[in-house]
Amino acid sequence: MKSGLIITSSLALLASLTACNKQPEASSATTAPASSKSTPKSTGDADAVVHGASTGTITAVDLAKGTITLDHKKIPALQWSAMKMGFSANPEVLQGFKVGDHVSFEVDWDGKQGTLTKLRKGSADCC
Ligand SMILES: [Cu+2]
Repeated sequence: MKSGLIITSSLALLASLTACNKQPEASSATTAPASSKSTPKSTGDADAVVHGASTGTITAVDLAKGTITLDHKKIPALQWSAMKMGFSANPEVLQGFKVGDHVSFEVDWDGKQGTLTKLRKGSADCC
């Protein structure tokens, strides 16, 4: 039953890529090159966490669940173009933030899920 395992992990990888590229359109942001293909950085199921930083606008935040949705700009370290996507975060990190805030943030991406490690109001290159 090894093939079952392989298929499962491939699907997981696919799902994570899809999640990240879900909404590549940008409402008002810069024209991002649609061709920038995000290649998976991790080599497997090791805990290869990639750290990235960028700026964006909060479009949803849920302190109780510890989730936040950002319309974020490019994240070069992760080879991501601008997009809108959800992250998880410690509720303490989200405290005091609301929809519409322009923020700069740092994120740890484990290949499946992005976790915000830092969130700050204001961003030099935004708005
Ligand atoms: Cu993203």
